[in-house]
Amino acid sequence: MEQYSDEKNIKAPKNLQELVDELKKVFAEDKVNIEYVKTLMELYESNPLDWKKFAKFDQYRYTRNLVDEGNGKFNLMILCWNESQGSCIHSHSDSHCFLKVLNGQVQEEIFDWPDESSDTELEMNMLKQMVFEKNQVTYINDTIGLHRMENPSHCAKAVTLHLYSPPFIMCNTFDQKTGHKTKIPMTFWSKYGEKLPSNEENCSQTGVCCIPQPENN
Ligand code: CSS
Ligand code: FE2
Repeated sequence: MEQYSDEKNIKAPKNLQELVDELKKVFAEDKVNIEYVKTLMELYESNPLDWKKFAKFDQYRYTRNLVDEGNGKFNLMILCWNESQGSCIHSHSDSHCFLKVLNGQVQEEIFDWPDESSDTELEMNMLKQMVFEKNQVTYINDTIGLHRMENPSHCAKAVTLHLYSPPFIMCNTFDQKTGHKTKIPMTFWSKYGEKLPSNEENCSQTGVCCIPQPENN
């Protein structure tokens, strides 16, 4: 109980497997300390030898690659972002979302929830924009807001490690211009380093990438 509450007293995981093993212990408890998990993930120093087998890129969209199912308590996955690839604005289905940069940089834009009681279509309100570098960790949940992630670089790839607890398979995406929401399924590009068969050429089957809106004319 008390043993996973003091983030000033954490031993740095030596590799990704040690990080996974520690995360399993932390999430086995009833209550999870967000600062503890953040610090634990920060203390792991990214080593490509640990994660390269999960790092699979796609030409058209970012990929989601399952690393571990966390004894049913969390999903740990590696997301691969080619140059300029990004997500659209999305929610996290009442789960915790921890994100650590393993390589490159990512930009996060946080938005307010749109006013669902309003009939008017309003541009969504951006609260802040931040860039995270290798080994940094950021955290979000639905009470903090919505976000969009992207690789801001036009010439370098990015790789990120995500922990979602509890695991989820659906989320909402939001249109920045109108605040309209769409529920979409999320799947994996690979699991445990093995590519899954792809079904159709549909962005929403993989992650929350931007689907161009049809023109109204
Ligand atoms: N939530 C997005 C990535 S940005 S945190 C996803 O899981 O695809
Ligand atoms: Fe997200």
